[in-house]
Amino acid sequence: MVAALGLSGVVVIGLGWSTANAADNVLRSDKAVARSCFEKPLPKGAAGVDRREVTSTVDGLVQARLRPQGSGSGDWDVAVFDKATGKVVAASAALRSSELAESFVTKGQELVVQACRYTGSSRTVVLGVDFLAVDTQDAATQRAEIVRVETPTKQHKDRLFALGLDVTEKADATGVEVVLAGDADRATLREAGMKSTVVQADISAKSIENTKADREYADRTAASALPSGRTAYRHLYEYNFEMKELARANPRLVKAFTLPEATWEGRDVVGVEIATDVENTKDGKPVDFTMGVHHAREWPAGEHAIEWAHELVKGYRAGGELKSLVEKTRNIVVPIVNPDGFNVSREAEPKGDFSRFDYEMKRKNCNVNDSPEDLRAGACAANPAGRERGTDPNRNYAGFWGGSGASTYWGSDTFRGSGPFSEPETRNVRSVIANRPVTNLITLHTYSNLVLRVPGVADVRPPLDEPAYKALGDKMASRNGYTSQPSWALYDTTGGTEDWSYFATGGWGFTFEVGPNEFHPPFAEVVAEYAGLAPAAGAGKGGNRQAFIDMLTNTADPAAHATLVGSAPKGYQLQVRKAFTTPTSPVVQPDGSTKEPIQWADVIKSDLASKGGRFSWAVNPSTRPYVAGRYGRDPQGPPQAGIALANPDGIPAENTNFPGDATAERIPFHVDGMPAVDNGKMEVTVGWATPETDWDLYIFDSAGNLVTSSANGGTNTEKAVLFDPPAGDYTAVMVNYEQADPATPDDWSNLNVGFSSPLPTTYGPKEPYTLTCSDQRGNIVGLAEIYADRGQTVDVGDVCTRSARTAKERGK
Ligand code: 0X9
Ligand code: ZN
Repeated sequence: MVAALGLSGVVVIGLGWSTANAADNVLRSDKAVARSCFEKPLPKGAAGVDRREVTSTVDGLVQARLRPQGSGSGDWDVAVFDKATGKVVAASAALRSSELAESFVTKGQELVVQACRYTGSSRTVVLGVDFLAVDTQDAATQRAEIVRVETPTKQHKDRLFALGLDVTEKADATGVEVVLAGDADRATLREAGMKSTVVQADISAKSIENTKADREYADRTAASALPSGRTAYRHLYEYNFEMKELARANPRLVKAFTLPEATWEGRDVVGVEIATDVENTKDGKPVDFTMGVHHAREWPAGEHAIEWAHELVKGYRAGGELKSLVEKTRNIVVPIVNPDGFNVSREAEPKGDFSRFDYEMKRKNCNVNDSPEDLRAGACAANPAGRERGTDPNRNYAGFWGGSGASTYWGSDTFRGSGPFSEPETRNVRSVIANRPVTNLITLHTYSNLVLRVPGVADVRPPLDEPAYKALGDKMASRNGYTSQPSWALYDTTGGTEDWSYFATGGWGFTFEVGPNEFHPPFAEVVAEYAGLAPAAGAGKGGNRQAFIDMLTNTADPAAHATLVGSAPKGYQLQVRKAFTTPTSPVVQPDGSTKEPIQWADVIKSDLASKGGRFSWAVNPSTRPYVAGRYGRDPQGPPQAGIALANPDGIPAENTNFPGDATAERIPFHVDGMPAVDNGKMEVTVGWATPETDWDLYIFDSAGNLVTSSANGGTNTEKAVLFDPPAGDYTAVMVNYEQADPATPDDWSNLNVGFSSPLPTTYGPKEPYTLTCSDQRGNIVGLAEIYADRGQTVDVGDVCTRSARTAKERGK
């Protein structure tokens, strides 16, 4: 039973697993035909197909599932068509016979369910069809919008994040764009007293407009500038079908694969690997890993990932630069990391009512286990509790998990999950990175035109690799026209993909926030961002296409990772492995207190199958960046002496509306620079008598830019911090926010500007890999500890035979 917002609670079974006649549920075909199941309804009796007709008993959802019968191997797909029009309603085309086709239907709609045997030996497959009623009765009140919330200080940002609203990545020094799903969110923001302005008044209306624009674009465009020529957003089933077709058409070059874990709703997650002699995954080449759609509504992320796969195949076939890059590397592309969430968002799009927002703007996955008990039942797409259920996959990685910028609350759009890697979606990504030499990784998101690198949290400090890391990010940003910066520069986040992958493995990792201002803009914008066409910021610079090529160029460059060379007999297996624990953040509790960090245990490995003779094997540096050290700089002089700023006469009127209302006191001061002083950090502090009075502090540079601020409530001090303050004239602005007793004003005092030296670079211990060599029977015949730094080539010699002899001699 389902009892939830937006759902009637009635689940009507059609051709369900348990109710229907068993024979009815078994579909059969004596022949496999590799073709699209969803393109059109095939005639009764056509080769490779079986079908059933059903009538929807609900206004709501249809779910058609396939399961293999017995232990049969093979690949069956499924599609549901509207009987009257022959139009596809839902489909599923993963690589095995575990399929879930799900979309929206109306009561009385006559449907044809078609199962297609694509490949393999299984003549039969088991079909289940369910109908789930969905109630959209409170539709009218729920206008969804995007607003820009004024957050002139970090405290404002923290206050905003504590509200649990759907905060976007569009943020700058003084504001953050936030999605308000409906009246409840509007009330939350209003009651918190935060100022905001409307950016997008009606997301549903905009979405309907976009859909119309997309139809027109597709109608007038024969083929886009994308490698595939696509002119419209793909459905989940199109992604999966395209990947297996790419593999079928290019058997030596492309391999489609299913990631180890099915999602919460039981969907297979599909990726492709592209390399010469693609089946030989243990050939020692460096791996470039491109992913999309951790976040359900960020459709362009999936489009760019799959287009990159097409690009590689086309580029390889065409010869030239991409061919030689593909020859030197292996490429893994997982366009849709979160298929459950994506399917909800993507299938809701044509509905054109309230549910458009709540479904179409879903961000998280479909884990219901952390939701309150009465909200745990019901299909994800039936949307009990709206978009609220689920874990944010990009807060669930172990890297600094549990700290700031992630929520402990099940319903928050940044809910971190019950523990590091609690989700199948993140464990799937982990399995690729932990078992393959992924030297380079891009995780695609939307929106804000950003190329983001680690760390997600300011306190972590930049890694030792910062100069090279920044240079690579800047290079890619020169192609797509985005801003290249560390993630924390916007706001702290913890549990993000590359904060785990980079700090654990040393493989470069970047988050791209594709596009200027929408989660899934009109499709023409996807094309422009990819190909570098107007109006994209990367117009004329190569766009994301060229940024991806830069990343692949870096993957192929031995200077950017580490290399082991040596020799081993044919058929012997080499492995490098390291096992270590890394602490998460101190784990934030719902009440704001923290508990001890979790010691997260990782095992990272990489395999090489020897072809005999010399080998060259790309690996990541052996030392985890987490322990390797932090990038800083040595002081080039003393810090500037502190400055005490005098309080001007009088006291400004109360002002709760700064900077809208300019009423304040302004005190100028000067920051010196080299060669006289070297300031690594500037701290401006001020105090007053009682915490019931509230003064706020803002620091502006000579051009009038707000460079730092401090605006707490409930304290009698403020402290504003700026790293590496440029020399020049500044102004401290004191705003009288509130007086405890206006009759006897509590004026501020002790306004001081303090300076300290930069923090120098630090170096931690070196960590080795354990290198083993096993013979054809799997016996370990060689063992060594190997240290390898970035850019280094380490000769491990004759690791198998040499150590085997040693082992034998020892045995005597
Ligand atoms: O918040 C996120 O997960 C990403 N932005 S989005 O709007 N697409 O949701 C940005 C994450 C950046 N931080 C790290 N990668 N650490
Ligand atoms: Zn995202």
